[in-house]
Amino acid sequence: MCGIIGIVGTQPVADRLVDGLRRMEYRGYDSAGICTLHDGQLVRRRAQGKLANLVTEVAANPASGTSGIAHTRWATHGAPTQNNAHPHATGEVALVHNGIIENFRSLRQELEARGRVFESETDTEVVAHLVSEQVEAGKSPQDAVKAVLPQLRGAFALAIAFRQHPDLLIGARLGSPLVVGYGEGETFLGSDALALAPLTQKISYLEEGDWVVITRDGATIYDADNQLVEREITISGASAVAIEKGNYRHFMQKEIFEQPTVVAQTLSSYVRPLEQKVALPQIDFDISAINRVTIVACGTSYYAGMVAKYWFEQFARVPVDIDFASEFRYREPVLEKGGLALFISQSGETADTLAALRHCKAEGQTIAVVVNVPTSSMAREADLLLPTHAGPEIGVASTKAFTCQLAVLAALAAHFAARKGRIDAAEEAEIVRYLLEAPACLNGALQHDDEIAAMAHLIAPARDVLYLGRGPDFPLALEGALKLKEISYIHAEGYAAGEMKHGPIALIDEAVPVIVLAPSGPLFEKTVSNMQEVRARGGQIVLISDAQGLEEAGEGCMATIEMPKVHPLIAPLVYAVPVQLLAYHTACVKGTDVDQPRNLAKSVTVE
Ligand code: HGA
Repeated sequence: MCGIIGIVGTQPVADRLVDGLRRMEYRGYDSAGICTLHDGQLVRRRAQGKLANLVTEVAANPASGTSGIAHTRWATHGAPTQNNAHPHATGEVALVHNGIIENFRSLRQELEARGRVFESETDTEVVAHLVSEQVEAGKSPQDAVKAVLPQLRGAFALAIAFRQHPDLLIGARLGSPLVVGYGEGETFLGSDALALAPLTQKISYLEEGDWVVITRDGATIYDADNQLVEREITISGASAVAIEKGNYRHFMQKEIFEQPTVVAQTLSSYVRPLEQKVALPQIDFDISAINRVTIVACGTSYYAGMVAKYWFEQFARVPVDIDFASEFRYREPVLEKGGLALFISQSGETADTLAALRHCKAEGQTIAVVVNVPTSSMAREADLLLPTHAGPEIGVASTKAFTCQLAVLAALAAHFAARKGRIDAAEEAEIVRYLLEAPACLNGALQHDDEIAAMAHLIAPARDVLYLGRGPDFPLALEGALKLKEISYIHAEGYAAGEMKHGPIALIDEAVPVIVLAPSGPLFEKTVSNMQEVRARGGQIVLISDAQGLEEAGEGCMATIEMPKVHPLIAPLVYAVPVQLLAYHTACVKGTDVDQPRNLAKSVTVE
């Protein structure tokens, strides 16, 4: 998703702006641009496509100046062309924007009626014109911004440069993240601390409605009521070292292989092996009084939440509702008093999920979040922060964040169960033992990489692929299908194995590979029956199971993948590996852009 960076500095900024954008490349984008302030001019360079195109443009037409703003754009309004790329500029101001100005149509009509001429199809450009109008009428940058912000509806993080004021930039945030960084005689704006890490570790997180004036001497921050406010300066732990792929071909591959380590790292915060207990961070509310859990998330995090629903209901006997964040607020959900609302997001900034969190907070729910960025908006607004320790995830298709989310959610479900008296000490110890086995089992699953790479050649020619699973492996079928769609662009569907016969079985023919996730265990026989129904109609099966499952049902399959024998509790973590690897290798066979697949963005900060 869009990345923003702004520098008021003492050295030429163009290269540093581009470097900052490079650190945000992993978010996914389709055009990029910079604007520096030099000699009373707004010097703008923009390019469609990858950052390399912007680098070429800047090399051919250098942009001097010691202050400037920069942006990677993931288009929401208007095609990803050079014209629609940010910064957007008028005579007096240039600005970059992350978010959506929802009332841009009416604002644009009014501006056009006043004679303003637009050069792009974006929602963003209205803000440039509105601020410019104020400046042209003689207002200071501060007064211009103060007059415009209340006119904007929707979500925004903005960085604004003023032609006649090369020594300052103004930033503002509502709904989209923005941080201020403090350097030596230089001050910065950025979408997150990671983007600013090579420039400074000293960071203030702007709060909702804040706007800020940055100069070389520091920052002056105002809240939504234009009152001067102080925002704490924290020392960010984000590493300045560029994250490298090492010996791996793609970040996604590296992240798949990191899973045993990062799941172990995550579990070390949630279980006490010697006492054989689950251990959560300090909780300031009575967990045993929680009578309902509402889980809200998007994409892969949503599937982690679906798995967690099985665990919460099975172990703690607490009823669980789960919803896509983008649907949740708009269906007028009934939230009973005493409920826990649980939000899952890798970035902790996902706009739909954050909006749902705020809705639940206003409705008096206790808020818990599972996030990979402990300084994110969701983390800061939660009553209970449950961080995953996956480390930065660069591949747009989430892998290690998913298995770490599952590890945290399993521990949380067990903790609930223990506090509610649904499991005794021996059962809790057993759950802890299974969880601690997960990293080794993930390692076992990764040993099948070569086999799966070979198998990908069978999947790559397919136009459609089906994934089947039952119980907690049903969300894994959905996740497998999502991974394949995201990075190989093959149409795929996940289905509850038993649901096939109620419709989708009509799709089966020899050209549709069907991937069946069926660890041996209580649900195995039923899943295998559904698999036989598919096979009887010519379906080509890839069965993913353990040695016992393959022995019983592997005959006649197009291919099989053997997983270690694991307890059903940790099966969703372990079975995530083969579906990730299958999607990864299929995408490699197809030659797609694995780490930055077309049209996708990471950290989706627009609704
Ligand atoms: N709406 C703006 C910015 C989009 C955005 O924030 N993407 O992450 C545009 O379409 O240019």
